[in-house]
Amino acid sequence: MRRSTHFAQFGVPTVAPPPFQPLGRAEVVERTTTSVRLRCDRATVEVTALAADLFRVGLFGEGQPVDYRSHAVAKTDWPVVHATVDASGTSIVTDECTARIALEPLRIGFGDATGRQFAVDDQQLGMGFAPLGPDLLDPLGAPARVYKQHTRTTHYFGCGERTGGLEKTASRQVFWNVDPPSQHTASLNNMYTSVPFLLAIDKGQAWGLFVDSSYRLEFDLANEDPARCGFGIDGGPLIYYVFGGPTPAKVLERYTELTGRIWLPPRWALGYHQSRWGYRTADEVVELVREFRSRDVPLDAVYLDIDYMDGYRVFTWDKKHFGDAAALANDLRTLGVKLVTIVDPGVKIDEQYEVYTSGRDNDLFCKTFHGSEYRNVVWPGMCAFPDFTNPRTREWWSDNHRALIDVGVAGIWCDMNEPTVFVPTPHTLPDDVAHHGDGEAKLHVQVHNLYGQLMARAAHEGLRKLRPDQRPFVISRSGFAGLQRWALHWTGDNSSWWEHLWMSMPQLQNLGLSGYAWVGVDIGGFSGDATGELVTRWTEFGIFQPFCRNHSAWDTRPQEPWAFGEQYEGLIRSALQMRQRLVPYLYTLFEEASRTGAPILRPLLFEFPDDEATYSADDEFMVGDALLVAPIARPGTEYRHVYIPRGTWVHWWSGEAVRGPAHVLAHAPLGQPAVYARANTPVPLWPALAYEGERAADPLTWLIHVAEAESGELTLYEDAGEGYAYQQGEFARTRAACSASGGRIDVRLGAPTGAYVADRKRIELELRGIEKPRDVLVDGQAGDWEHDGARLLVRLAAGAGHEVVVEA
Ligand code: MIG
Repeated sequence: MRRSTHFAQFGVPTVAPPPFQPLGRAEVVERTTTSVRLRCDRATVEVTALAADLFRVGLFGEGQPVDYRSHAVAKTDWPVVHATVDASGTSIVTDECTARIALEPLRIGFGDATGRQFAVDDQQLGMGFAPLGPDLLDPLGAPARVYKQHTRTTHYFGCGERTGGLEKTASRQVFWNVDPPSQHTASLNNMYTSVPFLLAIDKGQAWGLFVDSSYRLEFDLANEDPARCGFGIDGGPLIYYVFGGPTPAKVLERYTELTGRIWLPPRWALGYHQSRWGYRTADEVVELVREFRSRDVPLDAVYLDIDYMDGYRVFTWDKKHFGDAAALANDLRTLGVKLVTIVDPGVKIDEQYEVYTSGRDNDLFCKTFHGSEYRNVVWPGMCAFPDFTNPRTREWWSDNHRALIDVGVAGIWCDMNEPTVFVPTPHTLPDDVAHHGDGEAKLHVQVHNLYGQLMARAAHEGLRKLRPDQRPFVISRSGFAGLQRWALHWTGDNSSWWEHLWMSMPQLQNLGLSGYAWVGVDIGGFSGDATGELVTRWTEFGIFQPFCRNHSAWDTRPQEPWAFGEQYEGLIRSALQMRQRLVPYLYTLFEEASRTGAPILRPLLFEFPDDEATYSADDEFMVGDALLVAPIARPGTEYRHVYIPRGTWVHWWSGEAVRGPAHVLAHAPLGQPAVYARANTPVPLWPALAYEGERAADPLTWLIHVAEAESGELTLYEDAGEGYAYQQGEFARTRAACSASGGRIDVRLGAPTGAYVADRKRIELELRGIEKPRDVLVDGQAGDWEHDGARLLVRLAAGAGHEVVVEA
């Protein structure tokens, strides 16, 4: 049933694909206050305004019901938006945007009150079907496409997980989850997870487009034809959403309202995580963690790869090497470290194994087209594969996590969930495997891209149910749009190459622009042998990833922080201590992401969409809006170009202020990654303490890089870091602001607002970049302060607001 490729690219197909048939004349058959339904060429088309800046378009071919149900979409109950549909049914006008519908032929486009137009159908091709031809009888219906006009001023980003650079203009993007060969190079297209979401920027104004289909998809972004973009699916109805923006933040906020946002993680999840395939015995794991403590390298979580299981049977423990898992979890708890275990979808076929027999007896596995159990080989040998589209399967899978949770496992790592099978070579389930799902049987080809997402969902729901007082921790390799509400995503089997350190930067930025705010790549690289310099540079970058984990394959050189000798160990320790200090800032960004969908690690263009120089800033990024990071991604290199966007930015180590926009050459020797702080913006930090596990630390430091420049501010978010009391108001927000001019610095620290009271007595204000002052007044009185070098430290009492005035 393998389908033809939508957009010609490589060579000429041997059989000419049937021509695309655009829709012809349409007639309005129904109008509501927010929608228009049209009928044309035996197809039904519906255009609906869901919010002032959000429209949905559905194309339903012959025999396809008008049905928008989707595993990607989190929100379906949109309140009726204020809109006007004109009498002819050719426009839907909301308070912010307009959908225009031409009837002869049917063409749809969007715009706003400023005259800006976006996502406008190509006049010649528009929307339609690519019929399969008389010799192909296909249960999926004809592939559908929509062609939009491309204007030369438009730039494309997003598209989820990719190997290439930040900008996607003139590219072709395939969405079909695979376990790609470990050499992730630019020649790869689709990878483990699929997010058919596009962020477009045209003359500084953003809009977005999301195609909601679990079939194989393709985007042609002005590749085949420089005047057009095409969005195609292999079958089923074509449903797409258009976001009016006009800022990237607003597009992302709406897109993540539609598909969901990350949940607030347990705070320990923001720490450093160590993994390796594989730590082979419980003793080895405890030894490893002790080593972290004795070397004073921060660590919050350790991972067990497939070797902890009994013959790779999921939800079991190997009796010989992990005989007392509860004792292991307990030892780690004493050391302040969480345990995360891998879970694969393949269930070993074994009559003595309850997970298998209960799944089989309850009819929860995928079937062949002819109705027998579908089987293939993965790590455990011959396996059956849970049909996660079935809610009963997900519940059963959730419950199975008890074997891990009951002994004290804190988090679940979902791997191989594209899904990947080994025979005849690594690939995925055949197209015609049957998913009986929730009553409506589907072929694998129809739900393929959802498999990993639904597995992660089952893990997430299992943690919620089995451990209701704690926040879930789930990491998943595969997913679809909306995965962010069930799991964080890591990018799979990268390699210990400098090129992959570089690639991680655009990769994570595009994931962030695609709704995945909580992401990370394996620090140090998974495959191949790393070097001390590579792991050090990668850690200097990795501490700014939302998910900060070092992981490597069994057949590679170990890459724990001390694996390369004392010199590198010291540098890696310092970097990880910096990560530890940044936790209050990062936690604030996680809370923002959970509320607005804003990426934590974000491209410069997210903040400066009108500055086209940011579109090619692939290998630098922002963390929140206060930090700019430009990692070194070449060996033996200490200098690199950094683009500094507008505003004043202060080099973290030298204190030198740079006024952007500017191109600068940063000096970044090992141990001093090129980090710039937004001038006068207070950044909340924990103290650099010997690390004994995650906790709210005393004192809290507000670090400000002071410069004669625009003023800055930031609002810290804090709560208990675990549990759900924050949903009852047990959180606190503290606003801090700083201005500096004419030799006078004013810092205002608000009193914390909200019911959460941090267990802390002291606050420190650390101002960098100033001479010894004449006077420091705290709330009008002489303050408690000291000065050395270019650094002023002011000691304050916690719990109240303060006004600090520094006079030069
Ligand atoms: O076939 O569990 O991406 O992180 O260490 C390889 C072993 C299976 C792939 C994951 C990797 C993990 C490895 N897994």
